Amino acid sequence: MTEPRVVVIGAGVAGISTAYVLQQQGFTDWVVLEKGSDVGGVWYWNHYPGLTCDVPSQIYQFAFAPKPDWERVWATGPQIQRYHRDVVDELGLADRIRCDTEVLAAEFDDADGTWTLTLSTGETMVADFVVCATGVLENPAIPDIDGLADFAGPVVHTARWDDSLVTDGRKIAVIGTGSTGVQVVSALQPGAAGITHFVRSPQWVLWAPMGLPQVGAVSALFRRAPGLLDRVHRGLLWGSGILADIVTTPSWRRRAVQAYARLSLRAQAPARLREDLTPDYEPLCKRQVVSGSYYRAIRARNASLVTERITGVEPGGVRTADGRLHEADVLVLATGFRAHDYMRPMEVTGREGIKLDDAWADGPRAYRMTAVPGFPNLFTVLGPNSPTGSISLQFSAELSAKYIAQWLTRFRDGELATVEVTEEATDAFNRQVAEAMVPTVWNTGCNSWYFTEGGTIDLWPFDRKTMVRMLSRPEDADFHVRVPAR
Ligand code: NA7
Repeated sequence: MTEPRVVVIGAGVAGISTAYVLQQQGFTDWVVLEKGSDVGGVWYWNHYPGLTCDVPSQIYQFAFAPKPDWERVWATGPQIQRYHRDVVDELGLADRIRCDTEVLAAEFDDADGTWTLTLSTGETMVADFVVCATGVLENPAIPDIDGLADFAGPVVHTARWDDSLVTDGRKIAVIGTGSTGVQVVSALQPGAAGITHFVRSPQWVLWAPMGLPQVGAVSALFRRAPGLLDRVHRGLLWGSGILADIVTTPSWRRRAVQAYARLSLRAQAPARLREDLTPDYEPLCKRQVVSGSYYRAIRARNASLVTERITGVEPGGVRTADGRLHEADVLVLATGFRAHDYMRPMEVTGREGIKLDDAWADGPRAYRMTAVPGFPNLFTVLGPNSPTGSISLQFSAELSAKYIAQWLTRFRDGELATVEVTEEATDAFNRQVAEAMVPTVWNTGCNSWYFTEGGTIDLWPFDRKTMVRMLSRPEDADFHVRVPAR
Protein backbone atom coordinates (compact mmCIF):
# COMPACT_ATOMS: atom_id res chain seq x y z
CA MET A 1 0.00 0.00 0.00
CA THR A 2 1.25 3.47 -0.89
CA GLU A 3 -0.70 6.19 0.80
CA PRO A 4 -1.29 9.00 -1.74
CA ARG A 5 -0.21 12.48 -0.75
CA VAL A 6 -3.17 14.64 -1.69
CA VAL A 7 -3.46 18.40 -1.73
CA VAL A 8 -6.95 19.85 -2.03
CA ILE A 9 -7.00 23.49 -3.07
CA GLY A 10 -9.90 25.50 -1.69
CA ALA A 11 -12.14 25.10 1.36
CA GLY A 12 -15.52 26.10 -0.03
CA VAL A 13 -18.39 23.77 -0.88
CA ALA A 14 -16.17 21.67 -3.17
CA GLY A 15 -13.17 21.51 -0.82
CA ILE A 16 -15.22 20.65 2.25
CA SER A 17 -17.03 17.90 0.33
CA THR A 18 -13.70 16.49 -0.80
CA ALA A 19 -12.26 16.68 2.71
CA TYR A 20 -15.27 14.81 4.06
CA VAL A 21 -14.92 12.05 1.46
CA LEU A 22 -11.17 11.67 2.06
CA GLN A 23 -11.78 11.46 5.79
CA GLN A 24 -14.60 8.93 5.38
CA GLN A 25 -12.54 6.73 3.11
CA GLY A 26 -9.64 6.59 5.51
CA PHE A 27 -7.05 8.51 3.53
CA THR A 28 -4.42 9.78 5.91
CA ASP A 29 -1.97 11.99 4.00
CA TRP A 30 -3.95 14.97 2.83
CA VAL A 31 -4.36 18.65 3.46
CA VAL A 32 -6.68 21.41 2.27
CA LEU A 33 -5.02 24.72 1.39
CA GLU A 34 -7.24 27.79 1.46
CA LYS A 35 -6.16 31.29 0.50
CA GLY A 36 -8.87 32.97 2.58
CA SER A 37 -8.67 33.36 6.34
CA ASP A 38 -11.64 31.08 6.89
CA VAL A 39 -13.58 28.33 5.14
CA GLY A 40 -16.70 28.84 3.02
CA GLY A 41 -15.38 29.89 -0.40
CA VAL A 42 -17.86 32.30 -2.00
CA TRP A 43 -19.56 32.59 1.38
CA TYR A 44 -16.32 33.75 2.93
CA TRP A 45 -15.43 36.23 0.19
CA ASN A 46 -18.91 37.64 -0.34
CA HIS A 47 -20.43 39.62 2.52
CA TYR A 48 -22.09 42.54 0.80
CA PRO A 49 -25.30 43.94 2.31
CA GLY A 50 -28.34 41.90 1.35
CA LEU A 51 -26.42 38.74 0.40
CA THR A 52 -28.90 35.86 0.33
CA CYS A 53 -28.67 32.48 -1.34
CA ASP A 54 -31.35 32.12 -4.00
CA VAL A 55 -31.49 28.35 -3.42
CA PRO A 56 -33.56 27.23 -0.40
CA SER A 57 -31.37 26.31 2.59
CA GLN A 58 -32.84 22.83 2.99
CA ILE A 59 -31.24 21.89 -0.31
CA TYR A 60 -28.28 24.28 -0.22
CA GLN A 61 -26.51 22.13 2.37
CA PHE A 62 -24.34 19.04 2.52
CA ALA A 63 -26.26 15.75 2.61
CA PHE A 64 -23.69 14.60 5.18
CA ALA A 65 -24.30 17.61 7.45
CA PRO A 66 -28.01 18.40 7.43
CA LYS A 67 -29.00 21.45 9.43
CA PRO A 68 -32.48 21.24 10.92
CA ASP A 69 -32.78 24.82 12.08
CA TRP A 70 -32.04 27.31 9.34
CA GLU A 71 -33.27 30.75 10.34
CA ARG A 72 -34.74 31.40 6.93
CA VAL A 73 -36.10 29.41 4.02
CA TRP A 74 -33.51 31.25 1.88
CA ALA A 75 -30.53 31.71 4.19
CA THR A 76 -28.44 34.87 4.28
CA GLY A 77 -24.73 34.87 3.43
CA PRO A 78 -23.51 35.13 7.06
CA GLN A 79 -25.73 32.21 8.10
CA ILE A 80 -24.32 30.03 5.33
CA GLN A 81 -20.76 31.06 6.14
CA ARG A 82 -21.33 30.09 9.79
CA TYR A 83 -22.79 26.75 8.66
CA HIS A 84 -19.60 25.93 6.72
CA ARG A 85 -17.47 26.81 9.75
CA ASP A 86 -19.66 24.65 12.00
CA VAL A 87 -19.58 21.69 9.60
CA VAL A 88 -15.79 21.77 9.45
CA ASP A 89 -15.53 21.96 13.25
CA GLU A 90 -18.16 19.34 13.97
CA LEU A 91 -16.80 16.80 11.49
CA GLY A 92 -13.26 17.24 12.77
CA LEU A 93 -11.94 18.56 9.46
CA ALA A 94 -10.55 21.84 10.80
CA ASP A 95 -7.09 20.46 11.63
CA ARG A 96 -6.66 19.44 8.00
CA ILE A 97 -7.40 22.89 6.60
CA ARG A 98 -4.66 25.50 6.33
CA CYS A 99 -6.12 28.96 5.78
CA ASP A 100 -4.19 32.01 4.57
CA THR A 101 -2.28 29.71 2.24
CA GLU A 102 -2.59 30.39 -1.45
CA VAL A 103 -1.18 28.04 -4.05
CA LEU A 104 0.63 30.23 -6.56
CA ALA A 105 1.84 27.51 -8.90
CA ALA A 106 1.50 23.78 -9.44
CA GLU A 107 3.90 21.92 -11.69
CA PHE A 108 3.84 18.28 -12.73
CA ASP A 109 7.12 16.41 -12.79
CA ASP A 110 7.13 13.98 -15.74
CA ALA A 111 10.02 11.98 -14.32
CA ASP A 112 8.52 10.96 -11.00
CA GLY A 113 4.82 11.67 -11.60
CA THR A 114 4.40 14.10 -8.71
CA TRP A 115 3.15 17.66 -8.38
CA THR A 116 5.18 20.43 -6.78
CA LEU A 117 3.16 23.30 -5.37
CA THR A 118 4.53 26.74 -4.64
CA LEU A 119 2.70 28.40 -1.77
CA SER A 120 2.22 32.04 -0.84
CA THR A 121 3.99 31.29 2.45
CA GLY A 122 7.22 30.65 0.57
CA GLU A 123 7.02 26.88 1.09
CA THR A 124 6.87 24.19 -1.55
CA MET A 125 4.87 21.03 -1.17
CA VAL A 126 5.04 17.76 -3.11
CA ALA A 127 1.90 15.74 -3.79
CA ASP A 128 0.87 12.65 -5.72
CA PHE A 129 -2.53 14.16 -6.48
CA VAL A 130 -3.92 17.67 -6.65
CA VAL A 131 -7.65 18.23 -6.30
CA CYS A 132 -8.65 21.71 -7.42
CA ALA A 133 -11.73 22.79 -5.52
CA THR A 134 -11.08 26.39 -6.46
CA GLY A 135 -14.62 27.51 -7.23
CA VAL A 136 -16.45 29.15 -10.09
CA LEU A 137 -17.63 32.57 -8.87
CA GLU A 138 -14.26 33.35 -7.41
CA ASN A 139 -12.39 36.10 -9.27
CA PRO A 140 -14.29 39.42 -9.36
CA ALA A 141 -14.75 40.91 -12.84
CA ILE A 142 -13.72 44.56 -12.74
CA PRO A 143 -15.30 46.40 -15.67
CA ASP A 144 -13.10 48.25 -18.09
CA ILE A 145 -14.71 51.67 -17.73
CA ASP A 146 -12.82 54.86 -18.53
CA GLY A 147 -11.87 56.87 -15.47
CA LEU A 148 -12.80 54.22 -12.91
CA ALA A 149 -9.58 54.89 -11.01
CA ASP A 150 -10.36 58.63 -10.87
CA PHE A 151 -13.55 58.27 -8.83
CA ALA A 152 -13.19 60.47 -5.73
CA GLY A 153 -15.06 58.20 -3.31
CA PRO A 154 -14.77 54.52 -2.49
CA VAL A 155 -15.17 51.99 -5.30
CA VAL A 156 -16.07 48.53 -4.05
CA HIS A 157 -16.75 45.25 -5.84
CA THR A 158 -19.50 43.33 -4.10
CA ALA A 159 -17.32 40.22 -3.79
CA ARG A 160 -14.71 42.20 -1.83
CA TRP A 161 -17.04 44.31 0.26
CA ASP A 162 -15.46 46.63 2.81
CA ASP A 163 -17.48 46.16 6.00
CA SER A 164 -16.36 49.55 7.30
CA LEU A 165 -17.91 51.33 4.31
CA VAL A 166 -20.64 53.75 5.31
CA THR A 167 -23.41 53.89 2.74
CA ASP A 168 -26.29 55.34 4.75
CA GLY A 169 -26.93 58.97 3.96
CA ARG A 170 -24.73 58.84 0.86
CA LYS A 171 -25.37 58.86 -2.87
CA ILE A 172 -24.67 55.39 -4.19
CA ALA A 173 -24.16 54.25 -7.76
CA VAL A 174 -24.54 50.51 -8.42
CA ILE A 175 -23.39 49.00 -11.72
CA GLY A 176 -24.73 45.57 -12.62
CA THR A 177 -28.09 43.93 -12.49
CA GLY A 178 -27.47 40.23 -11.89
CA SER A 179 -28.52 38.48 -8.68
CA THR A 180 -25.94 40.52 -6.78
CA GLY A 181 -26.90 43.93 -8.16
CA VAL A 182 -30.54 43.28 -7.40
CA GLN A 183 -29.77 42.21 -3.83
CA VAL A 184 -27.38 45.04 -3.05
CA VAL A 185 -29.71 47.72 -4.45
CA SER A 186 -32.58 46.31 -2.37
CA ALA A 187 -30.43 46.36 0.78
CA LEU A 188 -28.78 49.78 0.35
CA GLN A 189 -31.76 51.76 -0.93
CA PRO A 190 -33.59 52.33 2.38
CA GLY A 191 -30.63 54.11 4.03
CA ALA A 192 -29.15 55.88 1.02
CA ALA A 193 -29.47 59.56 0.28
CA GLY A 194 -29.92 58.43 -3.31
CA ILE A 195 -29.26 55.23 -5.22
CA THR A 196 -28.72 55.00 -8.96
CA HIS A 197 -28.88 51.58 -10.54
CA PHE A 198 -27.07 51.29 -13.88
CA VAL A 199 -28.71 48.57 -15.91
CA ARG A 200 -26.99 47.54 -19.14
CA SER A 201 -29.29 44.56 -19.69
CA PRO A 202 -32.42 44.28 -17.58
CA GLN A 203 -33.05 40.92 -15.94
CA TRP A 204 -36.22 38.99 -15.38
CA VAL A 205 -36.80 39.06 -11.63
CA LEU A 206 -38.93 36.23 -10.27
CA TRP A 207 -40.85 37.32 -7.22
CA ALA A 208 -40.31 35.17 -4.11
CA PRO A 209 -40.56 35.94 -0.38
CA MET A 210 -36.82 35.70 0.21
CA GLY A 211 -37.04 36.92 3.81
CA LEU A 212 -39.39 34.13 4.89
CA PRO A 213 -38.32 32.63 8.24
CA GLN A 214 -38.15 28.88 8.70
CA VAL A 215 -40.93 28.33 11.21
CA GLY A 216 -39.61 27.35 14.65
CA ALA A 217 -41.94 24.35 14.86
CA VAL A 218 -40.46 23.01 11.62
CA SER A 219 -36.93 23.35 13.01
CA ALA A 220 -37.99 21.60 16.21
CA LEU A 221 -39.59 18.79 14.21
CA PHE A 222 -36.48 18.36 12.06
CA ARG A 223 -34.30 18.29 15.19
CA ARG A 224 -36.43 15.55 16.72
CA ALA A 225 -36.80 13.56 13.52
CA PRO A 226 -33.54 13.45 11.53
CA GLY A 227 -35.09 10.78 9.31
CA LEU A 228 -37.72 13.26 8.21
CA LEU A 229 -35.06 15.91 7.54
CA ASP A 230 -33.23 13.42 5.36
CA ARG A 231 -36.42 12.56 3.48
CA VAL A 232 -37.15 16.25 2.88
CA HIS A 233 -33.61 16.73 1.54
CA ARG A 234 -34.00 13.77 -0.81
CA GLY A 235 -37.41 15.05 -1.87
CA LEU A 236 -35.89 18.40 -2.75
CA LEU A 237 -33.08 16.73 -4.70
CA TRP A 238 -35.71 14.81 -6.62
CA GLY A 239 -37.76 17.98 -7.10
CA SER A 240 -34.74 19.80 -8.51
CA GLY A 241 -34.94 17.28 -11.36
CA ILE A 242 -38.07 19.09 -12.49
CA LEU A 243 -36.11 22.33 -12.49
CA ALA A 244 -33.35 20.70 -14.56
CA ASP A 245 -35.97 19.57 -17.02
CA ILE A 246 -37.39 23.11 -17.22
CA VAL A 247 -34.08 24.66 -18.25
CA THR A 248 -32.88 21.87 -20.50
CA THR A 249 -36.04 20.84 -22.37
CA PRO A 250 -38.67 23.09 -23.95
CA SER A 251 -42.02 22.15 -22.43
CA TRP A 252 -45.19 23.54 -20.85
CA ARG A 253 -43.31 23.65 -17.54
CA ARG A 254 -40.72 26.01 -18.96
CA ARG A 255 -43.45 28.16 -20.45
CA ALA A 256 -45.25 28.24 -17.08
CA VAL A 257 -42.17 29.52 -15.22
CA GLN A 258 -41.54 32.05 -17.98
CA ALA A 259 -45.13 33.22 -17.68
CA TYR A 260 -44.58 33.65 -13.94
CA ALA A 261 -41.50 35.79 -14.63
CA ARG A 262 -43.54 38.02 -16.95
CA LEU A 263 -46.30 38.19 -14.36
CA SER A 264 -43.78 39.17 -11.64
CA LEU A 265 -42.70 42.09 -13.83
CA ARG A 266 -46.23 43.18 -14.66
CA ALA A 267 -47.47 42.89 -11.09
CA GLN A 268 -44.45 44.33 -9.26
CA ALA A 269 -42.52 46.72 -11.48
CA PRO A 270 -43.61 50.35 -11.42
CA ALA A 271 -45.50 51.19 -14.62
CA ARG A 272 -43.22 54.13 -15.46
CA LEU A 273 -40.14 51.83 -15.41
CA ARG A 274 -41.70 48.71 -16.89
CA GLU A 275 -40.36 49.24 -20.36
CA ASP A 276 -36.82 49.88 -19.11
CA LEU A 277 -37.03 46.83 -16.88
CA THR A 278 -38.21 44.48 -19.63
CA PRO A 279 -35.48 42.21 -21.00
CA ASP A 280 -35.25 41.47 -24.72
CA TYR A 281 -34.59 37.75 -24.19
CA GLU A 282 -36.56 34.86 -22.75
CA PRO A 283 -36.93 34.42 -18.98
CA LEU A 284 -34.50 31.79 -17.59
CA CYS A 285 -31.97 32.43 -20.39
CA LYS A 286 -29.57 34.11 -17.97
CA ARG A 287 -29.17 32.81 -14.45
CA GLN A 288 -32.60 33.60 -13.01
CA VAL A 289 -32.73 36.46 -10.54
CA VAL A 290 -35.10 35.93 -7.62
CA SER A 291 -36.14 38.74 -5.32
CA GLY A 292 -39.04 39.89 -3.21
CA SER A 293 -37.78 43.42 -2.74
CA TYR A 294 -36.07 44.78 -5.85
CA TYR A 295 -39.07 46.27 -7.62
CA ARG A 296 -40.13 47.92 -4.36
CA ALA A 297 -36.63 49.39 -3.93
CA ILE A 298 -36.31 50.71 -7.46
CA ARG A 299 -39.64 52.47 -7.31
CA ALA A 300 -38.67 54.37 -4.12
CA ARG A 301 -38.30 58.15 -4.28
CA ASN A 302 -34.55 58.04 -3.63
CA ALA A 303 -33.91 55.44 -6.38
CA SER A 304 -33.30 55.90 -10.07
CA LEU A 305 -32.82 53.44 -12.86
CA VAL A 306 -30.41 54.31 -15.66
CA THR A 307 -30.37 52.26 -18.84
CA GLU A 308 -28.32 54.76 -20.83
CA ARG A 309 -24.86 53.41 -21.72
CA ILE A 310 -22.06 54.33 -19.32
CA THR A 311 -19.31 56.30 -21.08
CA GLY A 312 -17.03 56.88 -18.15
CA VAL A 313 -16.50 57.46 -14.48
CA GLU A 314 -15.43 60.88 -13.22
CA PRO A 315 -14.40 61.99 -9.74
CA GLY A 316 -17.96 63.08 -8.97
CA GLY A 317 -19.97 60.27 -10.52
CA VAL A 318 -20.85 58.23 -13.57
CA ARG A 319 -21.28 59.81 -17.02
CA THR A 320 -23.71 58.27 -19.52
CA ALA A 321 -23.98 58.53 -23.30
CA ASP A 322 -26.68 61.22 -23.09
CA GLY A 323 -24.06 63.47 -21.50
CA ARG A 324 -25.52 63.34 -17.98
CA LEU A 325 -23.33 63.03 -14.93
CA HIS A 326 -25.00 60.90 -12.25
CA GLU A 327 -23.47 62.15 -9.04
CA ALA A 328 -22.30 59.59 -6.50
CA ASP A 329 -20.25 59.37 -3.30
CA VAL A 330 -19.84 55.58 -3.42
CA LEU A 331 -19.50 53.36 -6.47
CA VAL A 332 -20.56 49.72 -6.13
CA LEU A 333 -19.49 47.25 -8.80
CA ALA A 334 -21.95 44.36 -8.92
CA THR A 335 -20.33 43.30 -12.16
CA GLY A 336 -19.96 39.59 -11.52
CA PHE A 337 -17.06 37.22 -11.90
CA ARG A 338 -14.53 35.86 -14.35
CA ALA A 339 -16.44 32.62 -14.06
CA HIS A 340 -14.22 30.55 -16.35
CA ASP A 341 -10.92 31.14 -14.61
CA TYR A 342 -11.33 28.09 -12.34
CA MET A 343 -7.85 27.33 -10.98
CA ARG A 344 -6.37 30.57 -12.27
CA PRO A 345 -4.53 32.83 -11.41
CA MET A 346 -2.61 29.80 -10.12
CA GLU A 347 -0.02 28.88 -12.72
CA VAL A 348 -0.67 25.25 -13.58
CA THR A 349 1.89 23.33 -15.64
CA GLY A 350 1.07 19.79 -16.66
CA ARG A 351 2.76 17.01 -18.57
CA GLU A 352 5.63 18.08 -20.86
CA GLY A 353 5.33 21.68 -19.72
CA ILE A 354 1.75 22.22 -20.97
CA LYS A 355 0.37 25.41 -19.42
CA LEU A 356 -3.27 25.44 -18.38
CA ASP A 357 -3.61 28.95 -19.81
CA ASP A 358 -2.60 27.60 -23.24
CA ALA A 359 -4.68 24.43 -22.98
CA TRP A 360 -7.69 26.59 -22.12
CA ALA A 361 -6.99 29.51 -24.45
CA ASP A 362 -10.50 29.15 -25.93
CA GLY A 363 -12.15 28.53 -22.58
CA PRO A 364 -12.15 25.71 -20.07
CA ARG A 365 -12.49 22.18 -21.37
CA ALA A 366 -12.68 19.16 -19.11
CA TYR A 367 -14.00 15.62 -18.93
CA ARG A 368 -17.14 15.15 -16.84
CA MET A 369 -16.34 18.18 -14.66
CA THR A 370 -13.37 16.39 -13.11
CA ALA A 371 -10.33 15.82 -15.34
CA VAL A 372 -8.28 17.76 -17.89
CA PRO A 373 -6.13 16.16 -20.63
CA GLY A 374 -2.46 17.03 -20.25
CA PHE A 375 -2.73 17.23 -16.47
CA PRO A 376 -2.16 13.81 -14.92
CA ASN A 377 -3.17 13.18 -11.30
CA LEU A 378 -5.00 16.49 -11.19
CA PHE A 379 -8.74 16.55 -10.66
CA THR A 380 -11.34 19.26 -10.31
CA VAL A 381 -14.38 19.34 -8.06
CA LEU A 382 -17.03 21.79 -9.26
CA GLY A 383 -14.82 22.34 -12.28
CA PRO A 384 -15.84 23.16 -15.87
CA ASN A 385 -19.50 22.42 -16.74
CA SER A 386 -20.38 22.03 -13.07
CA PRO A 387 -22.72 25.01 -12.63
CA THR A 388 -26.23 23.72 -13.15
CA GLY A 389 -28.77 26.14 -11.78
CA SER A 390 -30.83 23.11 -10.84
CA ILE A 391 -28.80 20.18 -9.49
CA SER A 392 -27.54 20.71 -5.95
CA LEU A 393 -23.92 21.89 -5.97
CA GLN A 394 -23.28 20.00 -2.77
CA PHE A 395 -24.60 16.84 -4.41
CA SER A 396 -22.33 17.13 -7.45
CA ALA A 397 -19.33 18.07 -5.30
CA GLU A 398 -19.71 14.98 -3.11
CA LEU A 399 -20.32 12.77 -6.12
CA SER A 400 -17.22 14.11 -7.89
CA ALA A 401 -15.11 13.70 -4.76
CA LYS A 402 -16.21 10.05 -4.43
CA TYR A 403 -15.37 9.50 -8.09
CA ILE A 404 -11.89 10.95 -7.62
CA ALA A 405 -11.42 8.92 -4.45
CA GLN A 406 -11.74 5.76 -6.55
CA TRP A 407 -8.58 6.76 -8.42
CA LEU A 408 -6.82 7.52 -5.16
CA THR A 409 -7.80 4.09 -3.86
CA ARG A 410 -6.26 2.45 -6.91
CA PHE A 411 -3.07 4.40 -6.30
CA ARG A 412 -3.09 3.28 -2.68
CA ASP A 413 -3.60 -0.32 -3.83
CA GLY A 414 -0.56 -0.05 -6.10
CA GLU A 415 -2.61 -0.32 -9.30
CA LEU A 416 -1.52 2.97 -10.80
CA ALA A 417 1.14 5.65 -10.56
CA THR A 418 -0.48 8.27 -12.77
CA VAL A 419 -3.81 8.69 -14.48
CA GLU A 420 -4.68 11.19 -17.19
CA VAL A 421 -7.88 11.56 -19.16
CA THR A 422 -7.50 11.15 -22.92
CA GLU A 423 -8.08 13.92 -25.47
CA GLU A 424 -10.54 11.63 -27.30
CA ALA A 425 -12.70 11.04 -24.24
CA THR A 426 -12.67 14.75 -23.43
CA ASP A 427 -13.67 15.64 -27.00
CA ALA A 428 -16.43 13.04 -26.96
CA PHE A 429 -17.80 14.41 -23.69
CA ASN A 430 -17.69 17.97 -24.99
CA ARG A 431 -19.51 16.92 -28.17
CA GLN A 432 -22.23 15.38 -26.01
CA VAL A 433 -22.42 18.61 -24.00
CA ALA A 434 -22.68 20.75 -27.15
CA GLU A 435 -25.48 18.58 -28.51
CA ALA A 436 -27.37 18.64 -25.22
CA MET A 437 -27.06 22.44 -25.06
CA VAL A 438 -29.09 22.98 -28.23
CA PRO A 439 -32.60 22.78 -26.68
CA THR A 440 -31.63 24.47 -23.41
CA VAL A 441 -33.07 27.81 -22.44
CA TRP A 442 -29.51 29.18 -22.08
CA ASN A 443 -29.19 28.87 -25.83
CA THR A 444 -32.15 31.11 -26.68
CA GLY A 445 -30.30 34.33 -27.38
CA CYS A 446 -28.82 36.15 -24.43
CA ASN A 447 -25.39 36.74 -23.02
CA SER A 448 -24.36 35.81 -19.50
CA TRP A 449 -21.53 34.51 -17.36
CA TYR A 450 -22.51 31.04 -18.58
CA PHE A 451 -20.72 31.67 -21.90
CA THR A 452 -16.97 31.14 -22.31
CA GLU A 453 -14.63 33.24 -24.44
CA GLY A 454 -14.95 30.53 -27.09
CA GLY A 455 -18.76 30.87 -27.12
CA THR A 456 -19.55 27.53 -25.47
CA ILE A 457 -21.94 27.30 -22.54
CA ASP A 458 -20.09 26.27 -19.41
CA LEU A 459 -22.92 24.48 -17.64
CA TRP A 460 -24.18 20.96 -17.00
CA PRO A 461 -26.90 20.24 -19.57
CA PHE A 462 -27.81 16.70 -18.41
CA ASP A 463 -30.02 15.48 -15.60
CA ARG A 464 -28.93 14.19 -12.21
CA LYS A 465 -29.26 10.54 -13.22
CA THR A 466 -26.81 11.11 -16.06
CA MET A 467 -24.44 12.85 -13.66
CA VAL A 468 -24.60 9.86 -11.32
CA ARG A 469 -24.05 7.46 -14.22
CA MET A 470 -21.07 9.40 -15.55
CA LEU A 471 -19.41 9.71 -12.16
CA SER A 472 -20.23 6.43 -10.49
CA ARG A 473 -17.26 4.43 -11.83
CA PRO A 474 -14.18 5.56 -13.76
CA GLU A 475 -14.13 4.15 -17.29
CA ASP A 476 -10.60 2.96 -17.90
CA ALA A 477 -10.87 3.29 -21.67
CA ASP A 478 -11.15 7.05 -21.19
CA PHE A 479 -7.82 7.31 -19.36
CA HIS A 480 -4.11 6.74 -19.81
CA VAL A 481 -3.16 4.79 -16.74
CA ARG A 482 0.52 4.30 -15.95
CA VAL A 483 1.25 1.46 -13.57
CA PRO A 484 3.95 1.83 -10.91
CA ALA A 485 7.46 0.63 -11.76
CA ARG A 486 8.16 -2.63 -9.93
P1 NA7 B 1 -23.69 38.53 -13.11
O1 NA7 B 1 -24.94 37.75 -13.09
O2 NA7 B 1 -22.61 38.10 -14.03
O3 NA7 B 1 -24.07 40.05 -13.40
C1 NA7 B 1 -23.12 41.03 -13.71
C2 NA7 B 1 -23.84 42.30 -14.06
O4 NA7 B 1 -22.90 43.32 -14.30
C3 NA7 B 1 -24.68 42.17 -15.34
O5 NA7 B 1 -25.86 42.90 -15.15
C4 NA7 B 1 -23.79 42.84 -16.37
O6 NA7 B 1 -24.51 43.39 -17.45
C5 NA7 B 1 -23.19 43.95 -15.53
N1 NA7 B 1 -21.97 44.50 -16.10
C6 NA7 B 1 -20.77 43.89 -16.23
N2 NA7 B 1 -19.88 44.73 -16.78
C7 NA7 B 1 -20.54 45.90 -17.00
C8 NA7 B 1 -20.16 47.15 -17.55
N3 NA7 B 1 -18.92 47.36 -18.00
N4 NA7 B 1 -21.10 48.12 -17.63
C9 NA7 B 1 -22.36 47.89 -17.19
N5 NA7 B 1 -22.77 46.74 -16.64
C10 NA7 B 1 -21.87 45.75 -16.56
O7 NA7 B 1 -23.01 38.58 -11.65
P2 NA7 B 1 -23.70 38.51 -10.23
O8 NA7 B 1 -22.63 38.74 -9.23
O9 NA7 B 1 -24.88 39.40 -10.16
O10 NA7 B 1 -24.25 37.06 -10.12
C11 NA7 B 1 -23.41 35.95 -10.32
C12 NA7 B 1 -24.08 34.73 -9.79
O11 NA7 B 1 -24.00 34.70 -8.37
C13 NA7 B 1 -25.54 34.62 -10.05
O12 NA7 B 1 -25.86 34.25 -11.35
C14 NA7 B 1 -25.97 33.59 -9.03
O13 NA7 B 1 -25.64 32.31 -9.47
C15 NA7 B 1 -25.11 33.95 -7.85
P3 NA7 B 1 -24.82 42.48 -18.77
O14 NA7 B 1 -25.89 41.52 -18.35
O15 NA7 B 1 -23.54 41.80 -19.13
O16 NA7 B 1 -25.25 43.46 -19.79
